[in-house]
Amino acid sequence: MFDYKHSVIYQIWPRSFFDSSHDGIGDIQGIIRKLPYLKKLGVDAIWICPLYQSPNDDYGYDISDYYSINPEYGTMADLTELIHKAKDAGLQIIMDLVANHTSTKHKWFQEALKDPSSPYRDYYYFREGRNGQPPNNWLSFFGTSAWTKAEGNMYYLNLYAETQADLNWNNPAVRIAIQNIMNFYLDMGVSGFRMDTINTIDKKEGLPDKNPDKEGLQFADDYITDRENVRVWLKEINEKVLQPHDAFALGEGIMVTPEKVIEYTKPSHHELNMMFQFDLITLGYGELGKYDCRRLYHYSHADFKRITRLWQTQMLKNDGYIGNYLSNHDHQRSLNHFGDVHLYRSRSAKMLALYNFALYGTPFIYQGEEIAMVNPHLKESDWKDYECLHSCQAMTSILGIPPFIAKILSSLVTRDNSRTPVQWNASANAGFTDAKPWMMVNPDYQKWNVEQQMNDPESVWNFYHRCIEIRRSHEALCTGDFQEILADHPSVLAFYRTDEKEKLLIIINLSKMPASIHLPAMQGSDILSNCPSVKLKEHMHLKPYEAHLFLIH
Ligand code: TEU
Repeated sequence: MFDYKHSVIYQIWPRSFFDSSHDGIGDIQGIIRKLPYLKKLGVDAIWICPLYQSPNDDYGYDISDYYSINPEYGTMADLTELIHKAKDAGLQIIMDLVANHTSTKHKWFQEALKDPSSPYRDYYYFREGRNGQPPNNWLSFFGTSAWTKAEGNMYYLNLYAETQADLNWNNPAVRIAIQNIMNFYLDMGVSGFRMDTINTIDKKEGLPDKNPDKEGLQFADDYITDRENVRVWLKEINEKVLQPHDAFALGEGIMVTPEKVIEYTKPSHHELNMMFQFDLITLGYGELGKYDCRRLYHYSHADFKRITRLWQTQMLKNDGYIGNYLSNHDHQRSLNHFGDVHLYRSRSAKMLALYNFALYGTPFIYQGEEIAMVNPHLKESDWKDYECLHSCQAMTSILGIPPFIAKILSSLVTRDNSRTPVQWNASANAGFTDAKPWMMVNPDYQKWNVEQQMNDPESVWNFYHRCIEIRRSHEALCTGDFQEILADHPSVLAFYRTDEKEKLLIIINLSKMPASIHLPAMQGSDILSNCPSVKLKEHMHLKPYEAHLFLIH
């Protein structure tokens, strides 16, 4: 297995990465063309979001054939070439495995639909409705009923979109089918998988109503997440598929707690190697998720610090392991969420990079983050994302938000924000394509693009490059202990990362306001900073978003 604890992983959302085939859509050959770029940046592995055949209702997360590649992205031969060329360049490929559900266009589902006595019927959750209503009151993650009518009074379960039917993992044939798919790609040479929504594969037996006393649809949280068979089935995959290939598994789990992540990732449990946590990226959301705007997306720096502290200390103390990230394809750009896109775009982008690279856990970079890409100003006519289109309605029907306000709020948090094409240079369409791009390019590309930033020694790109080098040359950042200081400071996060060889001090002003701090007396040299030429002192005045990594002598 590759050394994931000493690696940096770059996430590619292929549709918007780089178009080589002149159709306005990113593709596999486009990724191949950019391997030297990724190598130059210094990353070790690439996680590629789904490339498989898909009707694209959820842009690849609705798979209609696991054994073929979406022709918009290329062919199986292209994928083989990518795997080999990446290997030659020393880059690992991590595929996305979406196995909680398939597209309703998948032949398993089509067979199940055609013929109730087909063996494929039991690949899914088909249930009779109750008095003209769905079989239970569960709410999908996209804000509508988790059941869709198949025919007559028969419904199927879909925790996500109605075209993403949940697979019934209780059926051993389903588990074997998934294991076969994994074997197929591992045999082709991929290093492992990011396993989509993996903690929802087991549902509460009998699929009972959630909160039957409350009216309306209910979010079925503990009925659908982290049920006991998840671990049983992961152990099965680990033993039968992952171990024989010495392969890597990263789990995406919805609403996971540190306790759960520890269970899934503790090496002695033989389940997953790493998980993502959502606490940080969902800061400011209400309890029903991203489209629950009742907190107006407000969060405090104290919350940011509390979450960092909790996950760092719990993972280190209990042998759990996480990947750290601040953006992905499901959320708005990290700079809009946690930084400042106007006055301090570069400085706050560097602050976030320093934060992400200073933590225990493998750092992830989401495409474009290394050049400080920000949310575009999307008009409703620019929206592409299913989640946005549907959750907007849910905001109105469940939360009672007037439609025009729901639309404004949706624009702030829609996944479309992070799905605009990567800005490669200042030429037309940001050099992403020479055709009409499938999605709008952020008009700020003239100033903010890869080419310009690679040539500027003070750029965000060069700061990321440096972060990767620093992480590589300071073992304490990868495996050292985490000890927080200034825990009560309202906006400054400060902590040591220590191992037997060295002690590093990280100081980060999370705020757009200046801040003052008092530190214990010590000597140190600044090895990474977004405000250089600052000395470590007992009394320090930090500028907005100022961040340092000091090596303590
Ligand atoms: O996402 C799972 C998911 O629901 C996340 O969107 C998470 O709950 C959310 O970010 C918290 O606000 C995965 C994929 O990443 C996503 O693109 C798919 O739409 C989804 O699964 C269904 O496959």
